[in-house]
This record gives sequence, C-alpha cells and structure tokens, in this order.
Amino acid sequence: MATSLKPTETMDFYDIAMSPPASVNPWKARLALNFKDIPHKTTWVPLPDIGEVRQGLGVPTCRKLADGNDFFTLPILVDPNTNSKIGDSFDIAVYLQKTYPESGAGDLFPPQEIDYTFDQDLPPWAPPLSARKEGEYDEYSKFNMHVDRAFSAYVGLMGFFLPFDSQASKDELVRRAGVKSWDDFEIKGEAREKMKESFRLMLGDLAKLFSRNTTGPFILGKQANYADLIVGGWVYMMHGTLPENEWQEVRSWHGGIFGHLYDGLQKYAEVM
Ligand SMILES: N[C@@H](CCC(=O)N[C@@H](CS)C(=O)NCC(=O)O)C(=O)O
Repeated sequence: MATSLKPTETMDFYDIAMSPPASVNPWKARLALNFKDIPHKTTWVPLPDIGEVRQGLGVPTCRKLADGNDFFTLPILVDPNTNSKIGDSFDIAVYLQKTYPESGAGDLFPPQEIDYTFDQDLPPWAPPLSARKEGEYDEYSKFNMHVDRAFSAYVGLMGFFLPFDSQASKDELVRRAGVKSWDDFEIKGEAREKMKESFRLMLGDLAKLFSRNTTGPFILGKQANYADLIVGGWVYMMHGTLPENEWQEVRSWHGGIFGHLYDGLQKYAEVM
C-alpha cells in the first residue's frame, strides 16, 4: 500500500560496525533513506554477528557464497509503519520509492537510459553478486550490477583500511581469505600504483556518464536519483577507507567528477 506521506515511526537500519561507516551497500541504502527523508536509527552490527542478527530478524539471505552456502549480509531495514523487513540495498530503495513515493527529494527511479557496462569477471575471492529477477527498474538493477563489478575489481585498494570496530572482525576476514594476518591484505608499492592507474581508467569510463549533463554534479544534472546513489555508495566507501592523500587524488581525477558527486551527496549522508 503506497502512502504519499512521510512515515511517522522511526525505522531500524542495520549497518556493519565501522567508524566511519565504510560499507558500500549499507551506504547505498543510507543515501536512499535520507533522500526519501525517512526517520531512522542505525544499529551497528559487528561483522562476525551479522548471521545471528539477520537470522534473529528472520530476514532471508539475498547472496550466496561461492560454495553455494548462504552469505549473511547487511543492510537490513525494518519499517514498523508497515511491518516490513527488507534485506537488500536495491530492494530497500525500491520499497521506499513504492511505499513513500511523495516523501523526500522525489523519485529515486526516474526513467532514463544508463548505458554503462563493465564486463570483466569478479576477482576470484569475491562471493558472486546477488542475482536479481528482471521486471522492476531493470535499467537501474543492471547498472547496479555493472558498477559493483567494476569497483569490486579494485576493492583491494580499500580492504586493508576498512575501519572495523574490533579485531574480531578483522580476524574473521583473515580466516575467510585463508591468509596469515591482516597485513596480508595490504597492497603497496609498485603493485598499488599499477592498480590505481587501472582504477583511474575504469573511473574515466564511468565518468563519461556523469559528463553528459554539464550542470552536474549528478547524472541528470542537479537532481540525484538512485543511479547516483549506487556510485555514491562506492564513493563513500572510498572516502571511509583510502588514505587521505589517495582520497584527494581520486577526488580530482576526471575533472573532479567523483569529488563533486561526494560533495553533492553530503546532504543525504547524515548518519542517524
Ligand atoms: N545485494 C546485497 C549485498 C549486500 C552485501 O554484500 N553486503 C556486504 C557489505 S557491503 C556484507 O554485509 N558483508 C558481510 C560480510 O562480508 O561478512 C545488497 O545490496 O544489500
């Protein structure tokens, strides 16, 4: 049932405990919540506890590990106004748009052609992306998948700097990756510079989408939509992880497109 009004009761939003928040899919959802002006409160879940929390809430998984087992992920949104629980960032954006169409800054999914593609496979260690059925906002869903693939190829530049709240979270990722210690995640020296250059080139391709409309900072100009928030999730992850000098470098690439996107989305980035 769609209501045109802003919801009255505060929603519960679950994100992975990090300071600053630096998890890409929760960032996409947070930007969408603020875009739709939704009152919400964040519960910070330590990475090793995500499975217990997700199962406790009774939210089915939306992603599988490479071996076919369930992968317990965040974000989750619980909306007491409609008794709904949603456990995928794309579904959260669709839910907010359909349930509260008139709330906040407008339509998250205006019809548009978003013709960016990135067709390389995911890195071998990455769990497959969530599969989606076609039928709803397909142009955006496809874009989400291509953007996730593109950035996942370079997430190695960020992983070592994830600002986890606890050693236990780091230990869990070390265990999963089968490496000896957290330090093994660091990519440095020449290998880092090479990867950064390739990352810059990938971003150059994506930047083309943002330079079609020169009134910026968003794809369609001054008004953001969910495609900007998808890229925004990654930009906020970069900001939360990359060393300051590298963040400044990335901000300045391609005429500052990604720096302007970060600044333009600040009004939807409040952490509640
Ligand atoms: N398709 C899901 C994917 C969610 C996802 O992969 N979340 C990651 C963080 S960005 C996660 O919770 N990882 C938990 C872990 O690695 O243990 C969505 O968009 O919400």
